[in-house]
Amino acid sequence: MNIVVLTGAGISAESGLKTFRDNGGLWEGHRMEDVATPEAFAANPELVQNFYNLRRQQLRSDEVKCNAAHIALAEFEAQHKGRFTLITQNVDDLHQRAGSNNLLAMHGELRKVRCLNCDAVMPYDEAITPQSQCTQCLQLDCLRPHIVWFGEMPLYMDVIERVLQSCELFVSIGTSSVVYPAAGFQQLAQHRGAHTVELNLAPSETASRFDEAIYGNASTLVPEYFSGLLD
Ligand code: BV8
Repeated sequence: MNIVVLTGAGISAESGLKTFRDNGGLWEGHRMEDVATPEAFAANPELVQNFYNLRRQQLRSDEVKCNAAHIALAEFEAQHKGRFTLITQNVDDLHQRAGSNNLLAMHGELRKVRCLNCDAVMPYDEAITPQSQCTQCLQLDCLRPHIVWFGEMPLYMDVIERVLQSCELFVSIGTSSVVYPAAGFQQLAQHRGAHTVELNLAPSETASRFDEAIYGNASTLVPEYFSGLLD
């Protein structure tokens, strides 16, 4: 069976990473439009760089580890005989650390940067400062977070549209289903005949569209749900 899974910030909540909308809409004390748009970056590059430097540093602290939900998805992928695609809206690297392989990080990755001069994308774990240098073109002060901001095109959209055409089971985990195009993937899959399931702490914005829904903590729901699916 061809399975597509979409995850959001809720799958990393029990790993100690803040979600976006559970803190009264503020994100580390910022409004999203002040730190996650190209306009914000152009207007106040230092504020935006520091916002991502803080989150990149937080990701490297010992307290932040993948949880049972990330691990259950990686283990299921390794044992599943059909096709398995994991699409994540998250920019943390917890799915990667858990061992997920066929992973599409559609909103970018905190531990990578992009060069504004030569477009290279490279792993990067430090703080971006005006002294930071691109390792490809050696230019200084030309790096931005490899993050898809609001108003920018998400990554891997061609691959995502293709796998949604032929998916038979679509499982949405830990997302409020507010941000598009990700929030529209369930409908694309459903129109092609997929059975669609929402695993979340609370009903999402598009909960009524799903064929099935189970509510609770991802670290409990995900291992239970996927162990019941094993071929
Ligand atoms: C684009 C990177 C077009 C930043 C992010 C009006 C209507 C419709 C759409 C739009 C509109 N106006 C503008 C748009 C488009 C816009 C959009 O959707 N805006 C929304 C706010 C209305 N979308 C875009 O701009 C996208 N691009 O459309 O481009 C285009 C076309 C042509 C050419 C160029 C461009 C780009 C969107 C990407 C933005 N970047 N992230 C960063 O991370 O720093 S989005 C950001 O929100 C994160 O990636 C996050 O993942 C994502 C979604 O949030 P969630 O993951 O769902 O997190 P949230 O806190 O909301 O919810 C957590 C859920 O978990 C909750 O439901 C909670 O109950 C649950 N939960 C909590 N704890 C647990 C749990 N579940 C289980 N267990 C738990 N323990």
